[in-house]
Amino acid sequence: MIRDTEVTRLIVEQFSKTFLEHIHIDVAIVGAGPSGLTAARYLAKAGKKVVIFERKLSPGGGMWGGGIGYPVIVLKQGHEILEETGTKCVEKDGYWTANSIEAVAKCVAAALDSGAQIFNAMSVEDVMVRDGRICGVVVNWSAIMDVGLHVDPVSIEAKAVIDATGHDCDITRIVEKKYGLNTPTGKIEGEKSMWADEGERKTVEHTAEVFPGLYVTGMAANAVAGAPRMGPIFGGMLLSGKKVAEMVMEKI
Ligand code: 48H
Repeated sequence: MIRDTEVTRLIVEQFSKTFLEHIHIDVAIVGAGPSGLTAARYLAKAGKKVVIFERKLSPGGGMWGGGIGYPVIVLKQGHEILEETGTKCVEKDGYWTANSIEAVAKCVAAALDSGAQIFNAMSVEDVMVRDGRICGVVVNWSAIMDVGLHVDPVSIEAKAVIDATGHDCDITRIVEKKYGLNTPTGKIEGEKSMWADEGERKTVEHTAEVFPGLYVTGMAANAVAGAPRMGPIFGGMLLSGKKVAEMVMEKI
């Protein structure tokens, strides 16, 4: 016989246990798009305690839809990073293509299998700062934020925080507003118009620590640096995720 309240107890007990095991972590990654998922996989594989906080119910970010809703992504570089997850990449004329749904599913599975934790439907709405250094994130349920309820958030301590929030660069925007950034101009330059080659290159180049303890990756790095967008080509996102993981590993 199934006892309904036993289902309730198991859900509440299991989630509370997992959440409490992750209030002191090595790396908090905000956003489960391709760059965040890749960073999580490499960091967790290296033995770091990693959590991705994802605002939406489904991890995957902007990779689900491929280009114009056709579920295909294109790569010019970095296909080996995707292949490590088990995603099939097909070479044609110096480019690689992959099924975007397979790519998301396998990037998520690979991050989890490496030991990363994903908390979905949870938004990061602020950071923790001590002695001029980011040392954690402040989180709330996305549903609470979407409805606009006046419910206070809770804190998670982390040795490093990675902003993988894509075009909006949400976390860097918060830090820019409250403290300014450690970038050449101290501010977010804003994403420029489409130029795939330049956008791919600059995204990786500008993957960086933009404030002590805060790193940017993927489209967030691109937007902070004022680089062109690149459309549905994803190698730069993967290479940026790998690069930020290596940068963080050197520091913590
Ligand atoms: C929790 C949050 C918050 C928050 C946002 O957009 P993404 O896929 O990001 P990337 O950088 O890994 O990949 C970008 C790529 O998908 C893309 O858009 C490209 C290549 N565009 C080119 C072009 O020309 O348009 O994922 C970001 C994730 C999303 O899932 C958000 O829901 C999540 O971050 N997120 N999660 N707290 N405050 N803000």
